[in-house]
Amino acid sequence: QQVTTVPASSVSVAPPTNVVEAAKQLAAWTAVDKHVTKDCQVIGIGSGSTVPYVVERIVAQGPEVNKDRVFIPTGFQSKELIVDAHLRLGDVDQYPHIDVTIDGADEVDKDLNCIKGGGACHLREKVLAEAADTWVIVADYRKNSEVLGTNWTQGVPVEVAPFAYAKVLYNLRMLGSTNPKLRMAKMKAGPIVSDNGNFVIDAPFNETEMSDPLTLLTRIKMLTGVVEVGLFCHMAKAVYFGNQDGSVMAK
Ligand code: ABF
Repeated sequence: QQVTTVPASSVSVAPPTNVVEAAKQLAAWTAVDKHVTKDCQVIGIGSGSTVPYVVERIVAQGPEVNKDRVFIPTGFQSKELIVDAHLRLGDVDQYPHIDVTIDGADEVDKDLNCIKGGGACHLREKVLAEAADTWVIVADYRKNSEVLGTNWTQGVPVEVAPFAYAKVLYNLRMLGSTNPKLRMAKMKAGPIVSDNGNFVIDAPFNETEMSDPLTLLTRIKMLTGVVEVGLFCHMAKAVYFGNQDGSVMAK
């Protein structure tokens, strides 16, 4: 379904510098215009490079609309975004019921299942997705696939308790993952550590397994030591992809 181009806003904190950035902004603005209505009071803010455009468009709704709202972040980056935009910061402890959460994704399939966790925030992202009445994804055209794993080839992100990582790596191999790897920090300084103090494994699976993400998610989640899996199945109410030609596709 093609959606018309969003009109330019007078508020733009960081104008997009290339086609991909422009596509992210279009997707984000369209999602905000459609789903962040005046009656939304508790709003979840996701992670990644598309989400700043979500915050930008929410800020453009004006201080009158935003003054009574509270914004719940999915991690350190989105917390900074909320604070920098002078929006009111809240926590899911205080607000376990969210009106709408908008987040990015690494890949989205034809049934709106997603791979998330490229930024190692997928535990909090899934909590805020589940807590929300409406969970919406914004992405550029590169994230749109028929089957997960087509464009995002580094594998399914799996957050694990640090002491169990070697056992989970072994379990993932037994489940059929081809060469699962502990995600390392830049310069291989050590494993990356999530906002929750855990490690992340990237576990690639073949096309047959990726074409039934709910079964794969269930199998991985059953492994003791796994905290959360970056497969989000049947959760998205809508997905908006910004296209290269300045249009937005809604899935
Ligand atoms: C988060 O940010 C993640 O779950 C996903 O890994 C990533 C998407 O980022 P971007 O918008 O930069 O592609 O939403």
